[in-house]
Amino acid sequence: MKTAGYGFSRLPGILLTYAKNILYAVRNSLKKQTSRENTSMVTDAPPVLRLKDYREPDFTTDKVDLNFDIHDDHTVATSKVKYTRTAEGAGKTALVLNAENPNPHDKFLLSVKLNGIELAPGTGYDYDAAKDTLTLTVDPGETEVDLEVQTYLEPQNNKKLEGLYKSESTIVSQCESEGFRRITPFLDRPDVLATYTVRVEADQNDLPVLMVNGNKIAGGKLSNGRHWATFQDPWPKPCYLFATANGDLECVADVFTTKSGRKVNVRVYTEKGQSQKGRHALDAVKQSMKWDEDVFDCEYDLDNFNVVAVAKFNFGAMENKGLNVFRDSLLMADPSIATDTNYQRIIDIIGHEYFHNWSGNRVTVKNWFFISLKEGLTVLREQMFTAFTTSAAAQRIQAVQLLRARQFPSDDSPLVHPVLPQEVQSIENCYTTTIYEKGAEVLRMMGELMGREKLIEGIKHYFKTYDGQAVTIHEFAKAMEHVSGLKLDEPNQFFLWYTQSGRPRVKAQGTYDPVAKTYTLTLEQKTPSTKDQPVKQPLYIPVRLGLVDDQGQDILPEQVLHFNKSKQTFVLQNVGRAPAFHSLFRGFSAPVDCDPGLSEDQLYKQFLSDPDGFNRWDAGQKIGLLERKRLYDAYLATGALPPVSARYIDTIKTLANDNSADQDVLALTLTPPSIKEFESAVGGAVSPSAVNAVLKHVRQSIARALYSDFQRVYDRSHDGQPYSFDYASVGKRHIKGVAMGYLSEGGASSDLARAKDQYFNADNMTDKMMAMAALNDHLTPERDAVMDDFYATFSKDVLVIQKWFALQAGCRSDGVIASLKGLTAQKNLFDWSNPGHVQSVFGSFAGNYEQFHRADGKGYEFLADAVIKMNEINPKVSSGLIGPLCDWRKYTPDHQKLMVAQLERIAATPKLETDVKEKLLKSLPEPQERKNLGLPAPRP
Ligand code: HT7
Ligand code: ZN
Repeated sequence: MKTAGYGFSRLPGILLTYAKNILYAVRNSLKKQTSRENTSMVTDAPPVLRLKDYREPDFTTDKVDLNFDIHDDHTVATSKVKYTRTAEGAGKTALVLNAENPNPHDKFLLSVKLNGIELAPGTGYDYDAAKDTLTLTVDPGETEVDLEVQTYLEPQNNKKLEGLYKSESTIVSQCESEGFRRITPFLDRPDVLATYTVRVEADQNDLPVLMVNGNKIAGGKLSNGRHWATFQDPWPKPCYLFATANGDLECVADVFTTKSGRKVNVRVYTEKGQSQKGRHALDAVKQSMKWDEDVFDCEYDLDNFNVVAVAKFNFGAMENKGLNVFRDSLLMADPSIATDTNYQRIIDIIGHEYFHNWSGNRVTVKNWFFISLKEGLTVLREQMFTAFTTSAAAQRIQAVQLLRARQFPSDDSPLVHPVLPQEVQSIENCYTTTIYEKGAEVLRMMGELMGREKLIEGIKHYFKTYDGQAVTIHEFAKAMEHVSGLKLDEPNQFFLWYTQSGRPRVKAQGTYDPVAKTYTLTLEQKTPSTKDQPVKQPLYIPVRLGLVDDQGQDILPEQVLHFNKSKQTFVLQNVGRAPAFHSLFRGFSAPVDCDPGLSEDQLYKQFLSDPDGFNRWDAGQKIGLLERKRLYDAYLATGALPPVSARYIDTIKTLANDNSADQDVLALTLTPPSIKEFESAVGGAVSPSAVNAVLKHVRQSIARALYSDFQRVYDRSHDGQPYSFDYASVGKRHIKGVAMGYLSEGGASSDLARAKDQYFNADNMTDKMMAMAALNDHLTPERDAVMDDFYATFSKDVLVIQKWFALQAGCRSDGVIASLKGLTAQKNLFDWSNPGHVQSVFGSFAGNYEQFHRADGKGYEFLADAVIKMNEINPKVSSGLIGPLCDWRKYTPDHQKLMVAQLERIAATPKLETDVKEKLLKSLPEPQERKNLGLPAPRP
């Protein structure tokens, strides 16, 4: 199962002109506020940055010169930049640069030289540490100024992991979105594009490998044991794509010849002694390079393509030009440490970051409001690549699972926002599933309307037209209009997909007229109002449609309806026979919730016979939700759980025994909808204890009724073949995992022994993790044996032990919070400064429905403790953890009160960072809600 790592914005006060700067003002005001001891954040809202306030910069540059002098305990960075006045800057007397001190003390700016003259603070330059700005006084008549700045950096003390920081042996940078200003003062905004020449110098023993974006143009050794290298990147780029990585690294390497004959050195770097774990990623890079040439004509454009794994990384990976940086868990693999899911995820993310070379790097974004321009497009390209490396059906199902489990719930939360946000408080909170996954769905819909060939032609046209520029989603929409003749850009209705938040609920109703041989389909759409936008308009929705007969045959050729009114009737002609059911939104042609208006009988027929594989799966999901909802309603009404319907169980039985089906898709078909989907199907105030009771009841009923069927599935897929990562073998292990889960459900000793045996005899991590997951909720000697063995094998491996953390945090039994408190207190085991460690414990814990939603509120308190602790260490990680608490409105009042109490505890924390603050401000109860919950009125 894929996970999306996302979470993002910022403006200045000094120039109330451009949006970015407004973001800085937010920051500044925060810094001031937070210095007031014990001030509750809820009273101080960070300023809002608005897209409409965007202005071109007053100054720009097209050439940057950097030097990094790296030492054991500090680095001196020197930047030399010629700034040129723009039309926007006419008559201005200040050159304002972004500059943020990354150190835990005041030492940051070592020297500032303007036009060759060294300036003293206060005379010629003003550094405002609260505003994160360096302001230089310039003569309004000057069109150009030369600036040289030296900064003092302590990478080892940079815990935010933004700017230049240290991870194990490696001194590495992370600049998206606003990290470059933590290295040197600059116009840290994506619409300032420059070529970079960068020299790095360091001790040769400590840091034998020196890397920067671009081609190496010189290098050498110095007499004092130090060495240096200079790199030039000929492609103009915004500073967020700058990168350097220097460490005691080792690589695996290959050469890729591009279609025009350029020989590219492809290298994957890891910490010393680990390089073989980079082989899989290396293969994936070459595969991505070839695929992007074949499908999009996108050729690589430098002599080197380097990829580096680091243990400490805020996100999944980063697309820096020619020097991608990855979190180790998303790059390193061999069968003994990585599961099938890890293997596939590495291919996907390697592809994603590589594809950014065109969608994001060669053509970049004008400002951060348009982040989906690069991320939505790159997710779409990644999805096409994943379909190519796996199967179209499995890829699409998993993409929709992710959308429904993560993006749809965020539409229904206080954090809801459109794909093109109009205002933000923190850019960092904008890396969301809405920007990424929904952004990709919008592009997919363009493809539904114009056809796949035109979609690809339009994207190629976009790359060609805007190469070397920083543009907006409007330029993209214009490129697509150019090839298709469709009306897509603002103010056309289709563009509402970018500006309107939330998602439509579609209702369908169909009638067949045997005399006229017509099928009349009436569709209605309504987008419920959301916290950010109460009023909604009808959207332009592509509905891919089939009419299916009793034999599972399409009666008419599939077609795409253009559904763009609140209510619309389509009359389909020449329908020769009565359809058994209509099949709507084939392949998930639009990101909507659809009530297809089919009877249960029709849904079962669709589940077994729709020619569209996606809709067969989707009918199964709808049936699964209906079944669980029926039980849930009965449970709330009577306190008892009726039996699971025989038809549901029989259908699962039929499917499970189909060994001729694609086993990967079959496993997905037998996987029930996520709890998030169930919660939204339940509607109203969700009772977590009722959800738990229903889900357990269904699991146990299926497990009991189909025990021998799952035994057969297990036997046919546990075939003793040595590990191989290929689609068919992955599918087999996937279905085996489903079977093992059901077989272990009852906790019979022979079943637990089967799981234990599988663990100890496995030649791969997938089989081991599958066995551990099956044993995880059974506190038995079998569980102890596998958990202890895993711990003994991997407790010193900072990467692999995260799997064990996640299992500990996912155990549904009481006592898990105490055990996690113990685990996270062990300094030699758990590292609070490693985002992977924190997310594997607390992210998994928040997904542990039983323990997170404990009736005594201890689960909420445990997560809130982590949010508060991480606010001080790494606010981005802290902000990523708070989401589940922000969803308090979904639950029954007893849970609401407990969750709000924790949000308020977080809100009362001194020195709360913007990222966390923005989410809190959007989520805390309104005065009337407080009243309803019986809470005291907020403090003035
Ligand atoms: N463009 C990148 C997103 C990103 C990021 C990565 C690492 C650390 C901090 C970051 N902030 C934003 C990753 C991507 O989407 O490809
Ligand atoms: Zn991306």
